[in-house]
Amino acid sequence: MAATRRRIGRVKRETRETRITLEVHLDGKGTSRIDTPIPFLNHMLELLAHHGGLDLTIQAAGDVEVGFHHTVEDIGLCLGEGLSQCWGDLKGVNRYGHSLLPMDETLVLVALDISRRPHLHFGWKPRKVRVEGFDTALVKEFFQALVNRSGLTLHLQVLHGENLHHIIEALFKGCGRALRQAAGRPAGRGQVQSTKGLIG
Ligand SMILES: [Mn+2]
Repeated sequence: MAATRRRIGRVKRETRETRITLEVHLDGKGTSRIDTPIPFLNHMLELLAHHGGLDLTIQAAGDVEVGFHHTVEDIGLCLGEGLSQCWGDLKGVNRYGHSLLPMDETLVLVALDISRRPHLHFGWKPRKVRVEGFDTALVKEFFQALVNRSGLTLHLQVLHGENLHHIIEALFKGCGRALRQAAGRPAGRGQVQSTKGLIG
């Protein structure tokens, strides 16, 4: 039997707005080295990596003097591209994953399909513009970029919650948990998880 392929993604992206290098190991231990100019995003990406069982290294610089938008979006794109490289032809990938993730008063539902049919349902309307120096509208921008480049079908629904930090944290943790399940290898099933024999 052929050795199991190491599932690694490596991405380098340089534009006039951002410079990003990213490496992701899908079958990792959840260890991360995240270095971006946005501390709150670093915290969220560390949580995603930890709960996703991803080894994730990100080095990012960006034009944050004009706002965090470019950097957040481009990191989402790079992570999406890296994950897509890891999944490859989707053979032996579980495909579906979900998480119902509580954090204190907050409860978040995440469901996803590694589908090659990018779609984001974003079920949250932040009631404040900023939290911890971070523009709450960028949470959706991050996940939209991730979805666009990874080909995920991703449903995020905040069922209830008050504290914005908790809500955003639950979204990132839940996404990690669901990804871990979806990207796992079903025992003894090395084929594409579709009766069509093809995903996409
Ligand atoms: Mn926190």
